[in-house]
Amino acid sequence: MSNYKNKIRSFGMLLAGLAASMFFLTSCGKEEKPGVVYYDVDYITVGFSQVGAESDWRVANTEDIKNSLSRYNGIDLIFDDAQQKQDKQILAIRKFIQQEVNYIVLAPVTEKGWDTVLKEANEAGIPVIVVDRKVDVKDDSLFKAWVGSDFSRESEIACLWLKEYADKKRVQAGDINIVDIQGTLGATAQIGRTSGLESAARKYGWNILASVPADYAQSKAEEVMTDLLRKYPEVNVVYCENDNEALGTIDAIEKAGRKVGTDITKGEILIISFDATHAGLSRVLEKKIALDVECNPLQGETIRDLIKTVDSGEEFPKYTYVEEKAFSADETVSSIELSGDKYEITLLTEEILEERQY
Ligand code: GYE
Repeated sequence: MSNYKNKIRSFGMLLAGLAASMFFLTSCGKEEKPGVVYYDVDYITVGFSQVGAESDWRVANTEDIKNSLSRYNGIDLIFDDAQQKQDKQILAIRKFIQQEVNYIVLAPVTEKGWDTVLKEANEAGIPVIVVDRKVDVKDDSLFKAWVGSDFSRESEIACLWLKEYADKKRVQAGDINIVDIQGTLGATAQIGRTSGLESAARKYGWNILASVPADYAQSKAEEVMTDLLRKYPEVNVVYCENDNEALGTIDAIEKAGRKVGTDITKGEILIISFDATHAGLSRVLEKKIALDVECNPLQGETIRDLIKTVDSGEEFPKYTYVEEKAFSADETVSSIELSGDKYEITLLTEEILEERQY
């Protein structure tokens, strides 16, 4: 494939940073000025196929990856937004192959359907790094590495919290009536979060009244929840598979004249959510979301380090999981037991919210 293997790359922050910040890039085609020293910096070219811009989480993720995979860091990024469509992602990858990029970063919309195009990238000798959701391919060597969150663990945290919460409030398991507003069907985040809830409901005896997808989108979730409230007035817990869905759900509940809150014994509807974005956590402070389990979108630095490691031929992990917390609206549950260890639930304060990066 491309001649990049023969080139000597400068990954040094100093040279790349100096060159980028002082506009000395001959590769930019800028007019050369007399008396100025020009460096010909060889960037690593990365094609990034992003799912879309469906949620606050996604926007934060895009921004962080763009900041980390920058010219300042020796990387020339080609960004493509697939608007939640796998077809568009496949086209983008084929274009990256034609452009002879050095690396492909793929945030796949769903898990299935990647074998053919990843094989094409592989045959072209372009390493693929998968981020956020996973790919379900027959041959795992079709991608170099994956970086993202443990969605089943996130769900386990949420469900263990609900179990403790219900016990402390003396609510019987059989009186817990849940609706699940799911994410995009077939996405790893949806699979992990839905199946975690299903197994907890089986284990503890909760009722799941309905599970309906809303594509992680606020307006869709509002529509779905409006409908579900009519069908299932007995609902007292809504498990939203991301923050934007929680925002839409809150609107639907309030417009229907019902109350969101943490006390289901008084007829309030309790909301559990995932992501812990600024918008989501603001609702936790208002006690409109009872628990928000973090899903950390700040993956850019890890991806950049991974590219550097792969590039230098050193050993690298196949799977990297990012660190995550859980934030509650009140003090009822301060910790849970997760896989034999104590896991702290953080009581959200204004100070914590102010310090958050996204
Ligand atoms: O929770 C949601 C986004 O795949 C982790 O996708 C991601 C999910 C995230 O749209 O907000």
